[in-house]
Amino acid sequence: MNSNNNITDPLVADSDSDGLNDGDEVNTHNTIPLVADSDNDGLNDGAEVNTHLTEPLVADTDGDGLNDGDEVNTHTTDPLDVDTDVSHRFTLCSST
Ligand SMILES: [Ca+2]
Ligand SMILES: [Ca+2]
Ligand SMILES: [Ca+2]
Ligand SMILES: [Ca+2]
Repeated sequence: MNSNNNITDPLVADSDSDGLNDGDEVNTHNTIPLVADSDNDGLNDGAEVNTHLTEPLVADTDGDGLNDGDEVNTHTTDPLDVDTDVSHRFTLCSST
């Protein structure tokens, strides 16, 4: 606990306890093995990859202006759907 703060612990498979092994973070997902939430959006890397299927390196996967963590935890909207309630599409259809 007093050295090597910037490298992973070879005795711990998941150094940041985010649900992804260090090797998978480095080799597969390009996430930070020492940071549980690489993009700081409120969802841990493991939750993004395994549960929500969002991009662990993109805070706002669908680009709708709400971070993935806010969508999941606060608004309960779909972080992969720009417009969860389909209001925009509904407007387009009803205007014709
Ligand atoms: Ca990890
Ligand atoms: Ca991580
Ligand atoms: Ca995240
Ligand atoms: Ca979003």
